[in-house]
Amino acid sequence: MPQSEPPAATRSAAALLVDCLATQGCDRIFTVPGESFLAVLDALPDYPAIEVVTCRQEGGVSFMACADGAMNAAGSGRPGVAFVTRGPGATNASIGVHVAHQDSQPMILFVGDVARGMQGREGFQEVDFPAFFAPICKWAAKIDDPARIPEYIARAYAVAMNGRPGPVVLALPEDMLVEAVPASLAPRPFVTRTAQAVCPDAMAALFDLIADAASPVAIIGGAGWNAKAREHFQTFATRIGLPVATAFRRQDAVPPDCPVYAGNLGYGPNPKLVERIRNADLVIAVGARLGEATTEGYTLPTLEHPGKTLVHIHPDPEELGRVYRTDLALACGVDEFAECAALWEDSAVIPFDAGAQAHAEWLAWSTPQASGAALDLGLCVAAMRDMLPDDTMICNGAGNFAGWWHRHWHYRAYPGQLAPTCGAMGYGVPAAVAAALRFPERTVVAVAGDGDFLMNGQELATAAQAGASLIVVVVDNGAYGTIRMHQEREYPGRVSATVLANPDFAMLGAAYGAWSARAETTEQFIAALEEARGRTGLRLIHAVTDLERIAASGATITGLRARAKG
Ligand SMILES: Cc1ncc(C[n+]2csc(CCOP(=O)(O)OP(=O)(O)O)c2C)c(N)n1
Ligand SMILES: [Mg+2]
Repeated sequence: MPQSEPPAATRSAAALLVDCLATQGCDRIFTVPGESFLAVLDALPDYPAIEVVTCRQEGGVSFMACADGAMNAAGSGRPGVAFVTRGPGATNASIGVHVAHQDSQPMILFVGDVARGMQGREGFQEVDFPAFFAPICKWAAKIDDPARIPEYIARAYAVAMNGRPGPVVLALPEDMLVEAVPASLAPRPFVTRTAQAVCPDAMAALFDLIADAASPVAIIGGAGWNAKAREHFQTFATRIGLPVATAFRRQDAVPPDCPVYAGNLGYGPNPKLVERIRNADLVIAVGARLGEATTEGYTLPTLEHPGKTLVHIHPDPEELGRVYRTDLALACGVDEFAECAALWEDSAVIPFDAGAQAHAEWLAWSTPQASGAALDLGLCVAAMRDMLPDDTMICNGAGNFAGWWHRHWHYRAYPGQLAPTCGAMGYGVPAAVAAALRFPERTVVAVAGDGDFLMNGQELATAAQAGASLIVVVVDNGAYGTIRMHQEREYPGRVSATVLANPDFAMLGAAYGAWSARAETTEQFIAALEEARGRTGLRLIHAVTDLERIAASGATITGLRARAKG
């Protein structure tokens, strides 16, 4: 009798996929499970190096993955990873993909998809995911052939991390995941960021421009910014006295005590900084896209910027010369650029006084003055500065409440600011959960408006389940205050759809197991913070504020109405 061949060893496609993720260094995934990817859930326990964070809504899942990618971007550059189910899960998760895209953060979203045999009939929860996600991510695809999983995962990492980092979406047909693949089919090796060196001729041209400039300014932060870029850019800018502004919500790109730090751009910047950029004859943008929020609607600088020279340094050549007329464009890693600039021999450059002046202006502007409010948010942020450790991370979503932190908090930690440059509400709490898991030894604070908090406050349950330690400050002005501000400016006195009747946030926090307190005055806030910082686990401070004081700029509703009518 001929000897029969032993059966070839196999494993599921899902097991191969998880193996590929482990090979790429993935150590945490965020998910709401779905029946579409049971085979992945089945494979995950065999990879204990990958922690599974079970969340409560896919908006929270994708925000956590985006924030995880944002934190990794500061060091390893690895993407945040999320798994969600077909139509309902993926559409919920789309907000985080949009944020990762606009924020240039590395992220991979896996979507459990309908079986291949069901496709094209509008099967149960079927969506054409590559088409749905294409406009809001770097690359969206479907893996139909399990033999190509190693190729797709390696490409997903490369795309998410390289050039301008961003999100990748991969759809995984349910029946593909359960197919058997040969056990010999191995993951591709660890993907590293591509080397993107700086062109020496371009550097020489840049230093010539600096030597000729009378009033230069830098705008930094964004794609590919990391600890190396932060350190070297600080050295370079300090040496030549170059004023350094950070792009919108990139305030941790340089330490606040850097002697040439000039403050942040974005909504409500220091008018003196705005003036400085208006009067600059040389603008050096590094990593920043020069987006609408950073540039006050493409006016700072203007697209053609007559009288100014614009140097733009960005890892993606497609960003260069795309929106702005650009005089000198460098496509390179911003960290490579910063290191090269720090080491460059520049004897022709006479250091500028402007950096120190700009820093003094920022220090004055960021120091809060008492507003007279019962709970004075500026003074509360100042108290936080005094009372919380230097490594504190501040996480927020969107709303005017964030303006007090952007203006008065000093973002010392790196990474130290998790905030969506695309202005998505509901980001702060999930980001804080991701931060508390990534940096358990640090103090993590989510600041949220009353509107903002209820967009993803349910993720406090995820935090409690995962044993995360974080503080939430809910700034409750009983309104979608930002929109009310715009309403009062455009349609004074006509209040529509912006009033909020709120739950008792302190009780809500307590229901999630948080220690919580209500504060109606600055003193009560400071006392609550004192108690909160002495504890671990979930802590929530419900800070009740006066809607009249509508923005960190000092604007009031009465003043806006008067100005609009006058
Ligand atoms: C997901 C999402 N929905 C809607 C908006 C539009 N929006 C921007 S700020 C804002 C109000 C925020 O209210 P709240 O969190 O209470 O903060 P406040 O402005 O009152 O300080 C709204 C509705 C948005 N940016 N994101
Ligand atoms: Mg509000």
